[in-house]
Amino acid sequence: DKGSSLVFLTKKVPAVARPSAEEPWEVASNISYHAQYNPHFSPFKFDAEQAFYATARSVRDQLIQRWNDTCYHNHKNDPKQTYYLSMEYLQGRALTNAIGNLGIQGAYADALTKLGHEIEEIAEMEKDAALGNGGLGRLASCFLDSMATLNLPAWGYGLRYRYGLFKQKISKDGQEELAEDWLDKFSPWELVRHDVVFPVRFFGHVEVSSTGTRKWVGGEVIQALAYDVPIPGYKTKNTISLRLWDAKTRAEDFNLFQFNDGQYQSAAQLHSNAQQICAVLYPGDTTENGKILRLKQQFFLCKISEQDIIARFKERRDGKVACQWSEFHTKVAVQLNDTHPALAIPELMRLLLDVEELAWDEAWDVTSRTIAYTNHTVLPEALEKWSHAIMWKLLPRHLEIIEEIDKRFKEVVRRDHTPMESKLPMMQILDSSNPEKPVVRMANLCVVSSHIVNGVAQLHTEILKSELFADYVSLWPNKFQNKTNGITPRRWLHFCNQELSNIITKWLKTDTWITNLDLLSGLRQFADNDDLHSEWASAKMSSKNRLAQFVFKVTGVQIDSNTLFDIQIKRIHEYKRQLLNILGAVYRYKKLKEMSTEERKKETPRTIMIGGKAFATYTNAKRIVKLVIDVGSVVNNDPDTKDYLKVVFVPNYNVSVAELLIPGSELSQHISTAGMEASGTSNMKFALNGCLIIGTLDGANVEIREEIGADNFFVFGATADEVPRLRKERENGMFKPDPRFEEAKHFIRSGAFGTYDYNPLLDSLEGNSGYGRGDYFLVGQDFPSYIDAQAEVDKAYKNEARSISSRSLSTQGGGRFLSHCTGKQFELDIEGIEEKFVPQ
Ligand code: 4GP
Repeated sequence: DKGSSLVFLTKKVPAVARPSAEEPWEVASNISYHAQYNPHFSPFKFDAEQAFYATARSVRDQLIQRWNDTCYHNHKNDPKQTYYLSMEYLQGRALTNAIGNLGIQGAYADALTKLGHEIEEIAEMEKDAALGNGGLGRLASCFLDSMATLNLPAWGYGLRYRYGLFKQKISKDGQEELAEDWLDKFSPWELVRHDVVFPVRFFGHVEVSSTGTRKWVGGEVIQALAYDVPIPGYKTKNTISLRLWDAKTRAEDFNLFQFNDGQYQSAAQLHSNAQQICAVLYPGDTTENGKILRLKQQFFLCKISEQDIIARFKERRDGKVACQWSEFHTKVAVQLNDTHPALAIPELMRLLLDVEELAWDEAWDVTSRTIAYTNHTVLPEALEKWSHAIMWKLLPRHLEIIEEIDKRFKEVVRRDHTPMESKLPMMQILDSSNPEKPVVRMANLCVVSSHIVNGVAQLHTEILKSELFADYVSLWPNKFQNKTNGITPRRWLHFCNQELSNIITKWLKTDTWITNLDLLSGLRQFADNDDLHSEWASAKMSSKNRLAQFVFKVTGVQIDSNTLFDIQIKRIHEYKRQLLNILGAVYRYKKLKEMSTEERKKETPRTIMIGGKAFATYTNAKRIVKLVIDVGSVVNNDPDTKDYLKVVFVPNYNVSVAELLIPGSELSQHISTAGMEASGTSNMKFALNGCLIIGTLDGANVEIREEIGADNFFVFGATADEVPRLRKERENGMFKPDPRFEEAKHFIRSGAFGTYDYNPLLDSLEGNSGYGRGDYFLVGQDFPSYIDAQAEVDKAYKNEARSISSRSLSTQGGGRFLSHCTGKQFELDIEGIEEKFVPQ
């Protein structure tokens, strides 16, 4: 029973605590120690799951040491520190990343073998920490890795959701959402900080003293408790913190009298209110209760994070802060990840005004110099607006402060920028255009209050400057800056595609590209080298085989690694146009059906994989998922075509699924309506793994195309500046659909893929305008050029299948897409944030 019993294990490998173990036998001994003395499981087993938890705990020992040293070093040296405030972190799994960054893979692999397990099998046992929804959350996680690696004094703050982003179950009926269970057992990485607890108030009212000072009192008070997740840098000691807050109550909040009286619910009312706060990521907000809960979550994050930041600021000067608030922004930078943490602005003002008793101007100066804001989307529905009434109820003092900020902003415009006065209705923070239902515009609050506002790709920043925030640009031309997103090449190539990583290191004769992607341009000199191409092709084939096995395991569909692997993975959204992809697949299928057997043999066989989650209440997105599934079940089983086309919906897309899909990709689709995808980051990950791209000139695609070369980027579709005109023309009935587009839609309507009612989905692509009609995302407009671009892909793949995936890498630099680079840019812009090496 090797590897199956703890009793057996401890006889063989003595259980001894060795937190800084380096040798395999020491590591094994430390794992054995954690298995025995951190017993969460029966002593009669030591299966893969138990081995995972014990292994993770032993790695955490090492992280804690580094983390303590980093905290101590920063405490002593008091550098300026960046704080990243984000409602989302899509961390994924941590084990492989941690031992990889610490450079102890070898020791752990050997140690686990001694204990009867394989490291890969153990790593698979870890649940993804999916505390995020999409790009913005994954970007936050990439930044943490990069900031740690860059030796920056930085921390992330977020919420410890009990259930992360839902688990997606796929059946013939489409998507079903199940509660995600990353904390079902426990997270082996976090450190519960019983010493870091802060009270948070909700509701209540503002009390005005005889001297006119204002204080927020009454309401409901809930406690926040910190959980620290250590984030190690790559090949450096710097280990930063992701501090996740959870809500709890005190013993005195439990009404024992009521409980003994049988009133169980009211006795524990506050406890239950507290539990709701961190229960789920993005609770539904169609009801008033839902809206209040979301606003509570946002405030909870901002309030305690800032209180914690201020406590640290004071602590580092031994509690003496009198007259030093002017130094605050030289020690603290707060970066808002979109508008979700915008309440950090009025809360910092409140702390400075009401608690620290600063005058307005001084408090405003400190706040606006400290806070910077990143915009991640121009979609109108994602630009948060909070009802004045709800805010008044939940956060009365904050609403007062926001109103004062707004009033003063308008005064400044009227006084110093008189020509802009007519624009005030759009620029002001409070929007009372509907006097019955005034709202607070959070993006306006962020722009007015931050010293820097950034977009996440060149094109997106241009759009912010020329459209969304154009009016503000004339007030503050230097406030708006571009910071193109980036990714960490550790997780997204070095760890997830080890075979390719080794090839790159071998040819470049160094592994320093892992922290400096510019060095990849060194591969260009081997662009014609057949040996490189064949090593590359063989690495790609292993990744494709691994992916094919995974796809079979999760869907039961057998896919052939000799076909072109074509992948689109991202949240399901009409602007991302998975619908264009699947209509293209339908068209391809129809054409294949019409061909003779001989003609089909000349075609490039393809496997189309689509993965992503549709928000639970987004009906059209769910219909798209259902269509992909239905098309797949017909196409994959059609004896005429199944060797030439497969369509697979990959269920429950998350970070670890992406780590399998991306290395196995040969073509990836980034086909949003131009002007609508702020940046995209999976496009960077695919390009880094030697994958061709088909895409529109949108978001970071534009910069990626410059980087990997037009030959490797199959571009199609309308450009961002054409889109408004095309939409207008459509509204005026001037759009003439391409017959191929009509053919694809008719084929679906004819029932070729079953009896489900696809009319509402297809109707949204027709007509000139109107709710859910008028093809707002221009699928019909771009369809013909998309089909043509796909035909080019087929041709290129047929001609040079072997070298297709290596040709892109041998022409790329890629350095600008390191999340490092964005981190570096933040560092340069945030005056005073510097590299601080934690001594060994
Ligand atoms: C996403 C954008 O949609 C994506 O283009 C971008 O790459 C990513 O942020 C990171 O900047 N936005 C969101 C969101 O995730 O929730 O708005």
